[in-house]
Amino acid sequence: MTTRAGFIALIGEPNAGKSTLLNRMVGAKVSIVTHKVQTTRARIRGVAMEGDAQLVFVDTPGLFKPRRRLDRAMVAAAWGGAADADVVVLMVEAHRGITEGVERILEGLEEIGQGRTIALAINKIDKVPSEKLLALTSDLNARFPFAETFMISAEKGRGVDDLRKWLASKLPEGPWLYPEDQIADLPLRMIAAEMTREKLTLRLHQELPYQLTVETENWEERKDGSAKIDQVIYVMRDGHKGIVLGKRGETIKAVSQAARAELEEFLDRKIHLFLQVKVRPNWLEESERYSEMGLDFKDGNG
Ligand SMILES: Nc1nc2c(ncn2[C@@H]2O[C@H](COP(=O)(O)OP(=O)(O)OP(=O)(O)O)[C@@H](O)[C@H]2O)c(=O)[nH]1
Ligand SMILES: [Mg+2]
Repeated sequence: MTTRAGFIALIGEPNAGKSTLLNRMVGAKVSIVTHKVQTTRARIRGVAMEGDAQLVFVDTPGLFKPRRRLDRAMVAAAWGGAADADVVVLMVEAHRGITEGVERILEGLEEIGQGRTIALAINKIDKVPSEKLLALTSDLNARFPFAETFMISAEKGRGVDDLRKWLASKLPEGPWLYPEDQIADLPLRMIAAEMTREKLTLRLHQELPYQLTVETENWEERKDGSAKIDQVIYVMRDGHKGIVLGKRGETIKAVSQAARAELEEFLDRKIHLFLQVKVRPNWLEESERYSEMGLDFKDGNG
């Protein structure tokens, strides 16, 4: 049997649906998803099989104009993911079309495109009438020589099987990179921290989700088969701590319950989750925070 295996980077503007597509390809929620931009902060690998091919999808942070050190490290991680991949899939939102952000990404693709297969996936086709899709497809293909164009709905699953089959055929021949039953390549402690950050992002408003980070500090296996997980939420100001806790601790309690429920489902075991909020005004400038997130601190140098 000839096997194939390789890396497929999903890139695009924030909110394009990269993490949604990764999860659908893998068949499990490996990468967190919210309706807000800049949800994913680091590269997240998920593994899918298609016939004799093993597809290692690399979800990346959205590409945008970075302002802070964290933003720069995220954008560098995204381009790094694209540069290391066998195939790159650019995801563009059907209803937004060619934005300034998409134009900038196309320029970036010219630089890394040499000798690499780059496909276009127009996502969220459930949001627009099909006539519009043809115009967008030809506009985008006039601007960049995509190897193929797919029209998909990552959320509804439309067009995803065709995309996976095509991607499998583009991967180099070679042995599989992961055991057949592995779906993610991300430490469990990081997946657990991400789940909590997702619940925080969904509940907190304005800039607050962008000014906090979550780390798993301790993971204790218990004899009864359950696990006790301690996490720290780093925020930048006292006022933020109050908001994260909420009135009589209601917000943090709701976050903790939601994160625990999801973790229990993911791990299929009982979890005891303990969250603590710490004020750390300078966490955005601390290299340890970046390594915990899976980012390179130096990438953030201005
Ligand atoms: N209607 C519709 N919504 C979608 C589709 N795919 C994703 N979404 C929604 O778009 C939003 C963003 O999805 P994500 O998967 O988090 O997007 P992302 O590209 O990973 O975003 P960042 O991590 O911020 O870069 C979520 O609310 C998704 O539910 C789709 O095919 N149709
Ligand atoms: Mg994402």
